[in-house]
Amino acid sequence: MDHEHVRDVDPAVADALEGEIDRQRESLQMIASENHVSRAVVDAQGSVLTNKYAEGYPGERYYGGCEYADEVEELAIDRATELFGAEHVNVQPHSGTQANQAVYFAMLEPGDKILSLDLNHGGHLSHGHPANFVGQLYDVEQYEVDPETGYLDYEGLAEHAAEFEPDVIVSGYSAYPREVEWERIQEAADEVGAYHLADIAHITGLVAAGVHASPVGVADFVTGSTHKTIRAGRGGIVMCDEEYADDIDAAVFPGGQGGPLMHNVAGKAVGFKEALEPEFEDYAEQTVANAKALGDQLSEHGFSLVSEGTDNHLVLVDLRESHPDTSGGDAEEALEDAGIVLNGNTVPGETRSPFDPSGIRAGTPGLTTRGFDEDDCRTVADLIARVIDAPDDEDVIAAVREDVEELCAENPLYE
Ligand code: DSN
Repeated sequence: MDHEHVRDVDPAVADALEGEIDRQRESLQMIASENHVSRAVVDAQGSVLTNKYAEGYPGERYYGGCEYADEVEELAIDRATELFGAEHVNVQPHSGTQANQAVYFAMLEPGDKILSLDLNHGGHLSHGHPANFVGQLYDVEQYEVDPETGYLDYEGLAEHAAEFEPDVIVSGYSAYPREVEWERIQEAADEVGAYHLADIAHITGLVAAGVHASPVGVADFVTGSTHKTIRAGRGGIVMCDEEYADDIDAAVFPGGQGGPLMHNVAGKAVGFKEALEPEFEDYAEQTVANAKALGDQLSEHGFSLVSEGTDNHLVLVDLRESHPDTSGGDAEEALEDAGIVLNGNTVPGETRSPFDPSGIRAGTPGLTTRGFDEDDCRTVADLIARVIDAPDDEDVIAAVREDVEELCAENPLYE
């Protein structure tokens, strides 16, 4: 992958782009929300569709010259419809957050009530955190996971909903390692006449492949991002029943966005086509098998996993018991020095802060894309343990870095 045209104009940016490719090739990308898209998706997202304004929807644009923009958007919609089985799909949101915003804008008035999972328990900023405009514009209360088990407390959620009477209940999470029982949340929403928004940003690919239960046809609205487990490049998506289609489309454009990023829509079309291939199901299954192997091996090393394991693509490690003097931030930094890139993460019952949390979150979507299997992931767990057991030992960090580079060489990326 070269950037000869960029280099001709701007060597500084070309250097940074090439540095980033090397960084991705030579270290392990384990941030659970990241992945490595195909060269085809890179090409589509780096295409001249970046030049095109296409406000509106296929066949109903506010600008001329939208013939190919229409073609690409229709392909993305058709493929998403086939993948998820939704009645209506909007592929224009610039991100998962903007997909969520579209649902709130379509269905709520300022001051209306949202019930969502606390950020420390695995929720997301756009679900109503006070630092996000959603938390400021709407009346938000939050539910939590069971402190003993780390699993969602569905009964507590239903009781909370009965008391609070929200207008919308948000499910779907950023740091929750277990399968979500969408129907139970739908029942709680039905009891109080609330809408149900299921944000599958992290697990979009697992749902598309049938490896995680789908909320499509259960929840009123399903949002997602397209660059995580589904590998379709940066962007977001909203799905809903036909009865909400016009409201959602109007909330995306002109409600919340102007011109769609048509180059990103092209990336979505290509990535969705790839996800319709039978190999994608193998990829999704392997991603989950790898996360389980990673989690089991970390447990063998004495780490405490929130909910004691995983059903999806990520594990959440609470360091407080096994490594009380090492914060998630300390672990993140030492691991990055060793070539293992993940993030410090808050955990249920957090006693530190989001800037220096008590846990780490590790995902397998990127490793699986580059060909890692369960044995490789157990080896990665061994390496993580070596570093976190001795985060200040430069010899250990250097030795682990060598092992990481060997693993990367065995599983090359963007050759
Ligand atoms: N920042 C993403 C994550 O890491 O989960 C979600 O938007």
